[in-house]
Amino acid sequence: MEQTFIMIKPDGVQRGLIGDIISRFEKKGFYLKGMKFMNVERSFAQQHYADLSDKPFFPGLVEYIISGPVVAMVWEGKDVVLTGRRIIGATRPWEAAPGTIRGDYAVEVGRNVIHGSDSVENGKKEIALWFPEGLAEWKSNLHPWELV
Ligand code: YYY
Ligand code: MG
Repeated sequence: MEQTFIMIKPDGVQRGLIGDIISRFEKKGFYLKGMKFMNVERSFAQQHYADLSDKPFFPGLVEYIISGPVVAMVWEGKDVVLTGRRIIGATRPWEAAPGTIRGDYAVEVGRNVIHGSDSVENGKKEIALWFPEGLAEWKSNLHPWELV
């Protein structure tokens, strides 16, 4: 089953959006497979965003991610990578549709509340980076009612 890496960034934590964000993924019908509340080291944040290291906003992005604790999660389900990106909304909050997380809760691209993997392949890489210890093993008892 497809999995994606989702991270509530420090502004989402500070602003009390953890419950709302988890609720959106949970109510949609995705399954939580891993979650931890943690501070990340500068070098770890740089590794997570390594593909963006030549961008002018990279140093500020890294400072933002290490500025406070984040909630790192793995969510599982059908097409969860793409659907997760739709739940999150566009990178630039002014382009994010109302009803999406960024559309509802963000105005600045540099404070856009949440991260989600942008492909299945990158999801696998990010899950391996953030959860080297592995994930919880469980299968929802709702499966017979939720899946066709
Ligand atoms: O995947 P997503 O988070 O939607 O956007 P990316 O293009 O991967 O950029 C990662 C992160 O970088 C973005 O969420 C905010 C920040 N950022 C920025 O601060 N300024 C930009 N012009 C573009 C991205
Ligand atoms: Mg990205």
